[in-house]
Amino acid sequence: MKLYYNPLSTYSQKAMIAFNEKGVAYESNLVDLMSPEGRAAFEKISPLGKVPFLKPSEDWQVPESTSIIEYLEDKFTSGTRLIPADREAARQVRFMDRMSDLYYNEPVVELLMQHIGFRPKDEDKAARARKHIAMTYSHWDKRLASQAWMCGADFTMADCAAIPPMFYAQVAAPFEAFPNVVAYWKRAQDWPSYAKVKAEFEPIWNGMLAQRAA
Ligand SMILES: N[C@@H](CCC(=O)N[C@@H](CS)C(=O)NCC(=O)O)C(=O)O
Repeated sequence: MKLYYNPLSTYSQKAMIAFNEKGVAYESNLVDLMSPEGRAAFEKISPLGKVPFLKPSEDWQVPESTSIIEYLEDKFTSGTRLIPADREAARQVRFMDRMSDLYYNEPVVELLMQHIGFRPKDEDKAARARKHIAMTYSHWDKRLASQAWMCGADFTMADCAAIPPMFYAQVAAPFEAFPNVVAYWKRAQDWPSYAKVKAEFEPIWNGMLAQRAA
């Protein structure tokens, strides 16, 4: 199974956490989103040009991080069950996954890109992003007061989605005013499936920041 990804990409990290949770191996195909050549080469494989992108076989393609996790869940019984069998519990996990992607991941990336100068400053977009992030933290803080993970006692797809943007949010949209979110972030960093992903991307991220500062 070929996984096209970039270690710095939050959606790629979401899929990689899921692979680690399921204990499923993949063939790594790094996509260089920073270079026009890297993008052009990847767009021949996936015209949408978005990572992650899974190719389970030559004639089968699975774009979109959530669809990749749904695919893993359907095909592999190994490891963690990331989408519960119970339909109501599964609906809640899917809801929290959507909320994280749309109202947390996207706005955090918008603020981060503006902060590091990869996108032009746009106060309207920044204000909308901050509004959605504030809503998310307040929602999460209430949920996490009584449970370890986003949808209860078990780690699910909702956590695969929520955790990756938190790394960048430390700079772009800090959450220290929300004690249960802070505790969740500490827990996430000690969680093996995410710790493995973080060990891969953090040195690359630090190297990129050092290069830009030089
Ligand atoms: N909805 C998609 C979002 C994927 C996405 O936006 N990936 C970013 C990296 S985090 C990307 O490939 N960006 C390249 C581009 O937009 O050109 C998913 O869940 O996989």
